[in-house]
Amino acid sequence: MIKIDAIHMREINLPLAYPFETSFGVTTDRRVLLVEIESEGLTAWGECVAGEHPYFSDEMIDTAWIVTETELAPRLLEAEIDGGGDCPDVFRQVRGHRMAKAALESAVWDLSAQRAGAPLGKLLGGTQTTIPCGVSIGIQSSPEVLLEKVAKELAAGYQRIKLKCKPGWDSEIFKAVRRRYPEILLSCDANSAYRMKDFDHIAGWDEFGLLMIEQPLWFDDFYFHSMLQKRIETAICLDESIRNRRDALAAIDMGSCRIINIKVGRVGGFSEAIALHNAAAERGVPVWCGGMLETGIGRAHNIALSSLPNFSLPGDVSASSRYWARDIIEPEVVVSGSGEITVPTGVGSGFEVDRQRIEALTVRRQSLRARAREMA
Ligand code: OSB
Ligand code: MG
Repeated sequence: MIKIDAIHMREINLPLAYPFETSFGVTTDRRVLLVEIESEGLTAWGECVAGEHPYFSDEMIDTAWIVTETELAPRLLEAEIDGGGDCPDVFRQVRGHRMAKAALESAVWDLSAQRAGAPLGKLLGGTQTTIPCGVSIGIQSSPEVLLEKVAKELAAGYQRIKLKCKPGWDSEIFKAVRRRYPEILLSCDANSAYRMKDFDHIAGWDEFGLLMIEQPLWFDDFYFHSMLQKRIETAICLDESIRNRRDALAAIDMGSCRIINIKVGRVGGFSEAIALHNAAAERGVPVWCGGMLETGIGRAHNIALSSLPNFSLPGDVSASSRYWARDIIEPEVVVSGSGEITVPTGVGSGFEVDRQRIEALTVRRQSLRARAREMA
């Protein structure tokens, strides 16, 4: 049994090294909810990937904060758990709020790995020693600026380039990048920017040989994606629509996608992410690990998850320096010249949290403690 003594919540504020623009908006500064679990002398961290606004999903940092403080953390402090796998049951009464749940569950898995003296990746079922990395490149001020960014990331070794797109920033951009780089793994992510009237337009992208088109239609849709998938040769990859393993089964069965992006926060924690990964593997559907502009804490957890065997396509997990002037973990996440991250073999996440730096960035905090337990 794991005895949790306290759960500390904090919000840190830190600017992105480069603004990140998607079809739903621009992010320049991050407000990040971190949770820290104190248990019998050990400390484990989790990061909530909810954004500053409810634009990617219906969660945002402020909803995650209140749900963690008033519902999730109190339940976890009272619960009798043996590991992260017990968290979904502890949180089951609370509907939705998956990013908030995932942050706490991640911290519990991290704690279990520390208790076992094992690397987190191993505990999750990871088998890969390195993970292939790609980058997600935001919408830029001009095609020329974009081409420079692509050149820089390819020179750094990244194995796949994903272009954020939206109406007006799509075909011409794909054409320009393909003209210069006919052979690279290239994909795009629309974050739900298109509708049924755009089907012919999207079908026109088949000529660019994209590896996949990520979430072209509504954020909560399977059915119209299945119609679109029948009309195009390029594989659709779902991100926003997939909330859990059952969604993945429905999407695969309906032919809504041929590839799935797994984000721990979006699916509510490592337990669900592993279940989804396994279900996709059994059906021959490749998955890859998405990113949510994480700090090092969430990034380290993404690396551990990406070591599972069916994470066979390059993910959006890339070097710390692409996001932060200075990260909040040590060492920072680095990517090799061949576009790979080495999965840490040390205990826990394999990274040290820079507590001093986190303190300096903290703007809000709250601690919840376990009620004194009765002596057995
Ligand atoms: O759709 O994958 C997405 C960032 C924020 C919200 C949604 C998405 C993204 C990214 C960036 O694509 C991935 C990353 O580099 O962390
Ligand atoms: Mg996406």
